Amino acid sequence: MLTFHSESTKLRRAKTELNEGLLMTPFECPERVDLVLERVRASGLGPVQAPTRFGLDPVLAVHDRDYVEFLASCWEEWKAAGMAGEAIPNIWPSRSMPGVRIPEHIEGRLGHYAQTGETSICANTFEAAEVSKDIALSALGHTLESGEPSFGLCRPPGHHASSNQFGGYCFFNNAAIAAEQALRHGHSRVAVLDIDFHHGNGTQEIFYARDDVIVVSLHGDPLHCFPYYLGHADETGSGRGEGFNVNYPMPPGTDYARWSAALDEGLARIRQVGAELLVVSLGVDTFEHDPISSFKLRSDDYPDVGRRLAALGLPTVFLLEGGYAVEEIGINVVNVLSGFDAALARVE
Ligand code: FKS
Ligand code: ZN
Repeated sequence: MLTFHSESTKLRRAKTELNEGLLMTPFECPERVDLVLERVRASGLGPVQAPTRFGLDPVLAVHDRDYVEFLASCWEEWKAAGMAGEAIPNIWPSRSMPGVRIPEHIEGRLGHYAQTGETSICANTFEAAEVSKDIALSALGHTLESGEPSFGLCRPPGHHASSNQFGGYCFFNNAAIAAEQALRHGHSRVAVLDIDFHHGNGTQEIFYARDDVIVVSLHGDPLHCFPYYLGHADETGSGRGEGFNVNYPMPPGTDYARWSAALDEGLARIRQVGAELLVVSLGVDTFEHDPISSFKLRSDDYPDVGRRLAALGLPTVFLLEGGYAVEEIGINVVNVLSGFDAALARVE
């Protein structure tokens, strides 16, 4: 399998993440990329290739222009306003203020475009987000041309980013951008399967009213887990999108037996609706030792995840989302990918 990677994803090196009441060094750090890459190389998964540039048009196909413009200028504006640290949102319009205007001051605009408060914007955040979506689009391009699977070593991740808000370490929704691009290249139905521990609320929002992209997500129950407010089983899509959003919330402590049963149901639904291409939001924070999550998948379970995905028989693009238990992140990601490849090889 071909991997798409760029050193430029590491241009974003935020110093702060607000977690548990403390400003910590972010879990979503550039070293994650090195760990995955090392393992891709050591395992002989296949060649590693640089992404090509796609510009902002595919981004504007899923994100609002004013949101993209905000991301492009936020850090410069923040510095120009004389702020001492990174751009950390700390004020939002609340439910008691319906229909408010977007302020001009960067502090107010930052809150307007933020879902959450843990993720700071710092130097090169926009640049890294651009490279990340170029990696996703390059991986998609390769799969569209060749029918072969590909892996986009995306960073920052994307699945929490909605049409007009960042949060949960995400700025551009790489999976949504890739899915939309696949439709524009002639596919009539695409599936996004999100197996990150956290609910892909951004991807859900972007495609909620549509039936050309089915979004299936397995995740920690939002009653107990970030991002908390979306991801319930009764969120099934709206209008013509009814039935094309499928959530499998599962309790903290979920093990592979329960998780893989949900995966099989999700895959059956993807098969049933006749999706022509599969985009996998691949997070490995379902791992038993992940520092911020609470599922109990083991390193040995991940090859079987790959095998089950391969059984769908669809052209498949894997895009990295979360996964934080440093050493094992590379092992677990590559276990999924090589399990997928091994299953394909047996079919051929
Ligand atoms: C835990 C608080 C959770 C934020 C978690 C963000 C998760 C991000 C992710 C992504 F794939 F986007 F990177 N804090 N006490 O893993 O879903
Ligand atoms: Zn996650």
